[in-house]
Amino acid sequence: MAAPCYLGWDFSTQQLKVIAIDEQLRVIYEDNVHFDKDLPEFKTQGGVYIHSDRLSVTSPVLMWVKALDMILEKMKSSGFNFSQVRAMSGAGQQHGSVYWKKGSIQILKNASSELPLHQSLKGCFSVSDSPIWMDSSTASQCRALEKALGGAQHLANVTGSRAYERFTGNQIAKIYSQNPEVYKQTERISLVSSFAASLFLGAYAPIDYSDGSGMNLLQIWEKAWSKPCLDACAPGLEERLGCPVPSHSVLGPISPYYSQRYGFSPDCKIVAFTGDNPASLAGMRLQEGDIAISLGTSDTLFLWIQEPTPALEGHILCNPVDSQTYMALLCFKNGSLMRERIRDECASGSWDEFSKALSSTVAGNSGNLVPRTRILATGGASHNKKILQVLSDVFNAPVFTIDTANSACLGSAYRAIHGLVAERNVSLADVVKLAPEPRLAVTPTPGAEELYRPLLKRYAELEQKVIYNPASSCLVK
Ligand code: 5FX
Repeated sequence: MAAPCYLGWDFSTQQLKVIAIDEQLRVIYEDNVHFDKDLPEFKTQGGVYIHSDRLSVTSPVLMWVKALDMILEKMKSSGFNFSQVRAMSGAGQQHGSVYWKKGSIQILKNASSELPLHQSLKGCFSVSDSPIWMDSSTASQCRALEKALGGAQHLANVTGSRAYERFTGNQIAKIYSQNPEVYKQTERISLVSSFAASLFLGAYAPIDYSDGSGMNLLQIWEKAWSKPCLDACAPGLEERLGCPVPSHSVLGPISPYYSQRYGFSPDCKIVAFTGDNPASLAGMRLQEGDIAISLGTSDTLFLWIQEPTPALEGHILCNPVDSQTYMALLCFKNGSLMRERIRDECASGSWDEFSKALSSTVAGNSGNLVPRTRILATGGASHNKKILQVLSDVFNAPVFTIDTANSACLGSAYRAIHGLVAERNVSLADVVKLAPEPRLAVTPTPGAEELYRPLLKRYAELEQKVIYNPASSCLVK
C-alpha cells in the first residue's frame, strides 16, 4: 500500500497552489495554476478585475473552479497517486465571497465524474464575479454597520474589527442593496475558503471561526453570528451563511466525484478550510511571542495572542489552531505591487538593482514598534535577503524564514493532519514537531535601532496622509 500523504491547497489571489506532504512532513509534491497565464480566457490581471470605479475588485468564480480542474489534471498526468491522500485542508484569500444560486446544492452533489467540474457548475452562481479582499467600494455600508452597532469601537469589541470595506458583511450588504433580486436567488454564501472546501465535499462546507472573523459578522468571543450585524447587512443572512465551525473540524469524506475521476480514496477526509493568513500561522508554526510577516500580494503581520483587546486599527481573529486563543492581524494592501513599482521606477525593473539600492541605503528606523522577538518571514518577497535585512533593522529583531514561501499551502497540509487528531486534544505543535526549524536569515545591523526610532513619528504622519488622501492608491490599510 502506498505511504499516506496529506494535501494543502491555497486559493490565493493570483494562483491556485497545492502541496503534498508525507507523514514525516516532507514536501513530496508541489504544483500551481497561474490564473492570468494558464487561464487567459478569463482575462484577469493579477487574478482580478479592477472595475471602472477603481474601487470595485472582483474575480470570476468559475476561474477558480477551472483552475482546480486544471491542477488536478496536471497532478494526474505527472503520476500523482491520489489514493494515498488521507486528508486535505486548504486556504483561501480572506474576505472574498461566493454566491450559490438556489438549487446548486444538488448540482454540486451530483456532478458527473465524466465532466470537468467547471462544466457542471457553470450555472450555479448568482453572482459570477466574486467581490474579493482588494475591493474598497463599500464605504457607505461600513458607515451603516458601525452606526447600527453603536459605533466603530463597539463593532470591534463584538467582531474583532471596526467596519472594513473588504470585510464580507459589508460586501454582502452592497450586493443586497444594489440587487435584492440576485440576493433573493442566492441560497448560500461562502467565503473563498469554504467555497473551495465545498468543491471537494460535494456539499456546502461551513465557514470556520478563524476566516469567519474577517466578515464583521462573527462574535469572536461567543463564536456565533452576531444578530445585530446580520440584520444590519441583509435579511435572511443567517440561513445563507450556515453555522460556523471550529477551524480543525473534519467536515466529512471527499465527494465520490474525486474517487471516480481521480482515484482518491473514499475515506479521504476534508478538514475545514480557512483564510490564507490563518493558514500561514499554522504553516509557520507560530508560537506565542513570535511575529510573522508575510510579504505577498498584500503584506500582513500577525501574531498569536491570548487576551486581545480589539482596537480601531488592525483585526482580531479566532486562532485557527487553538480555539481558546486569538490571532492579531495587520494588513497592508498592495504589498508586492508597491515593491514592484519601486523596483520599476528606481531600479530599472531589476530585483538585483533593487537589492543593491537597499543595501547601499543607510539603515534608519530603530523601530521598537514591537517587543524584540523572533520575526518569521514568508511570502514571495521573503526570498530577498535585502528586504529581510530592512525588516530586521526596523524591528530590531532576528528574522527567520521557513523552507517554503508557500506557508498558507504548507499550513493547510499541517492542518489536514491536525484535523484528524485534534478531537483527542493533540495540539498542532505536537503534530508538526518533525518539521524543519525556521532558519535564521538575518540579524539587526548594529546601531540600526538608534537610527530608526526618530523616523517612527514621521512614518505615522505620512501613513495617515496617504490613508486619508482618496487620490492616492499607494497604501490602503
Ligand atoms: C487580510 O485581511 C487580507 O485582506 C489579505 O491578506 C488577503 O487575505 C490576501 F489574500
